[in-house]
Amino acid sequence: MSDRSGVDAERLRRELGDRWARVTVVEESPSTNAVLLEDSSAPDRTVLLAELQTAGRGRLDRTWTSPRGAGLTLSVLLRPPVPLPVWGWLPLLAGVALHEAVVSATGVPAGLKWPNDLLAGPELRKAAGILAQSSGDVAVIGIGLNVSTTADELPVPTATSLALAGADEVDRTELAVAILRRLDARAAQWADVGGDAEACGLAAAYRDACRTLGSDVRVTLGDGDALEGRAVGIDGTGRLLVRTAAGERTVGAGDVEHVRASR
Ligand code: BT5
Repeated sequence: MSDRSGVDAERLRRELGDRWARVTVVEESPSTNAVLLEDSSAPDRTVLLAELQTAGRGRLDRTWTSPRGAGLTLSVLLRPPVPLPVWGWLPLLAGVALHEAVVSATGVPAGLKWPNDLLAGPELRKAAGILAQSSGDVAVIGIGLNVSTTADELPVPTATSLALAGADEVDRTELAVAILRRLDARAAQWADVGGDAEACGLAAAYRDACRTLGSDVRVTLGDGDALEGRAVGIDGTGRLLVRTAAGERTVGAGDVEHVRASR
C-alpha cells in the first residue's frame, strides 16, 4: 500500500506560488464543496483539501466515500469572469485538467466519461468524479480521486484507484500541485477568451480525452427517462449531443453508460 502520510500543506502552497489565493489542508471536513459554497467572502482561487471527508457528495445527492489519506478530496472556488451560459464548461474543464495531471504524473491509461468521470486502468473504471456547483458569481468544483485505495476499500465494483491501475507510488502532494496548476492554466486560458471553449483549445482537449464521443451510449436522464444512441459531439455550452433513432438529442445532465466503446 502507498504511503498515506498527510498532504504537505506548506509544500503545496510553496509550489503553487501566488496563483492560488488561499490553500487550506484539513484533517477532516464535511463536504469540501459545501464548506466553500457557504464561505461567501472566499476569494477567487480558494482551495480546501480534506484528508477525510465525512459527508462527501456526488451529483444528484449521491455520496462520495474515500478512506482517510487514500485519495485526494479537494474543492476549488472560482469566480469565473465569463457569461453564465458557458459555465457548463467548468466541470469539463476540471476533467481535462485532472486527466492531464494524472496522465503526466502517473502514465496510467486514462480517459474521461462525459461529463467528467476520470476512467483509468486497462478496463477504464472510475478513478475520480467531479462535482461542480454554483451560487451567484461563485463556482465550486470538487474533485474526488482514488489514489492508493485498495480493491477492498472501493465503495463500488465499477471503481478503481491509481494504485490498482498501475501507479502504486504516487506522491499526493505532487499530484495535488499538478492538478491545481493545470486547473489554473486551463481556467485562465478559458477566461481570457470570454469562455469560448473552442477558441482556447479546451473543447479540442476535451474531445481528445473523452471516451464517450463516438461510443454507443445509454443515458439516464434526471427524470429517470433514458435514451440510447451514438454520442456524436459536445455543444458550445458543454452538453452532449446524442444521435438516436428519433433524431439528435442534447443532454445537459445525465448518467452515461458506454454500451459499446469507440476505442
Ligand atoms: C461524482 O458524482 O462522481 C462526483 C464526486 C465528487 C466528489 C468530490 S470530493 C471533494 C468534493 N466535495 C464533495 O462533497 N464532493 C466533491 P456521481 O457521478 O454522482 O458519482 C457518485 C457515485 O460514485 C456514488 O453513487 C457511488 O456509486 C460512486 N462512488 C462513491 N465514492 C466513490 C469512489 N471513491 N470512487 C468511485 N466511485 C465512487
